[in-house]
Amino acid sequence: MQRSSRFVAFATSNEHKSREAERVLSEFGISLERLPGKGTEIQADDLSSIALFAAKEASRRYLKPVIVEDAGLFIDELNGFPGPYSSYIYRTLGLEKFLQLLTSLRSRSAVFRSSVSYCAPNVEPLVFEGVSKGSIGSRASGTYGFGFDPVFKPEGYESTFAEMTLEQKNRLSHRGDSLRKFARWFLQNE
Ligand code: ITT
Repeated sequence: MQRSSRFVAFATSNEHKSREAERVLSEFGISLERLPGKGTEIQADDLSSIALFAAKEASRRYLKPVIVEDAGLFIDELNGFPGPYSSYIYRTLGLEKFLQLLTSLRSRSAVFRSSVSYCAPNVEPLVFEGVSKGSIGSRASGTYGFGFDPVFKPEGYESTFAEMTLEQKNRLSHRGDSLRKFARWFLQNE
């Protein structure tokens, strides 16, 4: 693995995301500085547009290169719902009511998606997309992680993300996937 003393700033209000990112990027020798918030979250149907807009705004505000991430849970049989609205649905319903909504589904297949956007001042932002396929369990299980982690089982595993250590989740997660793509690009290009 390459080692260097490179830094990147991550603008996020979510402490869990920041901890996951810190661990993934440290494997590439990249240190993370956390900035308090992502800024304006535009309404859009795709995560990458949301992340690109926020990264551009954040790099202008903080006058330095930043990454921001937008992520969501997409249920196949519901045509991708809640997708970009995952945060709102989680805050409004909580996990129990969310699971009740899914009782009539024939298939519980779902994917987590993550779009990480990198932007330096006066440079057009880039985006790196990550995905984790899996399914929604019938009940919440586990105490690690955040958000929908207690109900999401990655493909090939009986455990939910909330039953896995941060390292295990990072190996399998949408965020680990997008951040590793970013890190490889960053080490070669910046
Ligand atoms: P920032 O925008 O400030 O980074 P946030 O938590 O609001 O933090 P998002 O806008 O990307 O992040 O919202 C994504 C929501 O999707 C998040 O609040 C969770 O409910 C859910 N989510 C995304 N990634 C997740 C993960 O790895 N584990 C569990 N839930 C996740």
